[in-house]
Amino acid sequence: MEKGECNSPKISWRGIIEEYREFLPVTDKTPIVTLKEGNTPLIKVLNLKEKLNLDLELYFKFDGANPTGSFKDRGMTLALSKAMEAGSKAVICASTGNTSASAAAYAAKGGIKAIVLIPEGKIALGKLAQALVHGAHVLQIKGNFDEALSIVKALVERYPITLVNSINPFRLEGQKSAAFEVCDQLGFVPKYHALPVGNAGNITAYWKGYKEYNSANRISSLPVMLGFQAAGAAPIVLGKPIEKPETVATAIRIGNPASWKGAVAARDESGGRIDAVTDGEILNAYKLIACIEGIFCEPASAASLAGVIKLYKENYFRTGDSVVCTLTGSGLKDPDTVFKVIKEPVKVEANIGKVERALEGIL
Ligand code: AN7
Repeated sequence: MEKGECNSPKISWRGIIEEYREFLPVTDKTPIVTLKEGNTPLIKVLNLKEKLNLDLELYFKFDGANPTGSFKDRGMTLALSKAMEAGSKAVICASTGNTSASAAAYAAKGGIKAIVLIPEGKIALGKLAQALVHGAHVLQIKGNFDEALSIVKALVERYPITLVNSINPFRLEGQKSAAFEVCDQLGFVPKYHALPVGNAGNITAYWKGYKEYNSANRISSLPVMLGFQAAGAAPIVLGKPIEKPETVATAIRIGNPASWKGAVAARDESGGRIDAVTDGEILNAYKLIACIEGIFCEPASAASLAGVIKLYKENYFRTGDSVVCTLTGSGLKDPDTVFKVIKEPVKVEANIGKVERALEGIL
C-alpha cells in the first residue's frame, strides 16, 4: 500500500431509511435523521440448543446492538425524520424506558426538543440516564406507562408537538425493517418468529414487514408469529386490560397495549400464538443467553426465548424447525437485574496467596 493510501473502505451501512427507502414513506425532501441504526447481528444459537436439547434451528436477532441499545431506533429514525420534515420543534412520548432513550437521542441529532414521561421508579437506570444525557425534558409520573401514555395523547391534542409513541405510524414503518433484515441475513424466511410483547408495536411491525416483503416478491412464504407477554402483564393473553401490571421485565410492564389489534391480527393471520411467561422463566432465559451464548440482553428481551422454551416443552414445534428470536434491547441498560440472578463477586485482599486460595479449584 502506498503511503497515505487507505484500504478501500467496505461499503458502509447507511441506516434503515436509505437501505430500505423503497419500502418507506420518504421523499427527496425528507431530511434523514439517522444514527445508522439497523444491520444488527443475526446469530446462530448453538450452545443453548445443546444444553437444553432443543431440536430447532435457532437464531437470535440482536437488536440491542442498535445505536441506543434497542430496536426502538429503527422506528425513531423515521419518526424524527418525518417530524423534521413537518417542521416540528418538539417530540413527546410516554415510555417504559427504551422509547424515551431513543427519542432523546434522535431529537438531539435532529436538533429539536424531546419531552418524555416515564413511570417513576419503574425504568432501568441506564435508560433514564440516556434520556437525561441526551438532553430530554424528563418527567417521572407517579403512575404506570398506560397512565403516562393517556396524558401524552391528551397533550398532543393541545400543543403543536409530535407524538413519537408507536401510535405514530412512522414508528412501525421503520420497525418493519427488522423483518426485511432477518430475511436478507438468513437468505430464507424462518418458520417461526418469536418476540416479546409490551405495547405490541413490534410484533405488528414485523408482521407488516414480512407481508410487504412477500408482496414485493422478495420472499415467498411468511413466518408464524409468536409473541410473549410477562405473566403479570399479559392483557392480550387474558383478553382484557390490566390495571396494575407487574413484572421484573419493566420494559414490558404494560397493561393496555396501544397496538393490541395489530398483535392479534399478526397472531391470527400467521396462525401463531400470544402466550405468557413467568418472571422466573424470563430470568432463567436471560441468564442462559448471557452465560452460554455470550449475549447480554435485557430481561424483557429474554421473554422471546423463554416463550420458545415453554412451547418446545409443550411439543409445539417439529424437529429442525427454524426459529428467530428477537432480542430487543441491551442488558447494559439494566445492570441491577444481574444481581437478582448472580451473586456479587467475592472480595479478596491484594495478596497473591489470598487470591490463589480464593481461586482454589478454578486455577
Ligand atoms: C426491550 O420503551 O414500550 O411490544 O416505552 O423496551 O413494541 O412495545 C418498550 C417496549 C420489548 C416491547 N423489549 O415492544 C417503551 C416500550 C424491549 C422493550 C418491548 C419493549 P412493543
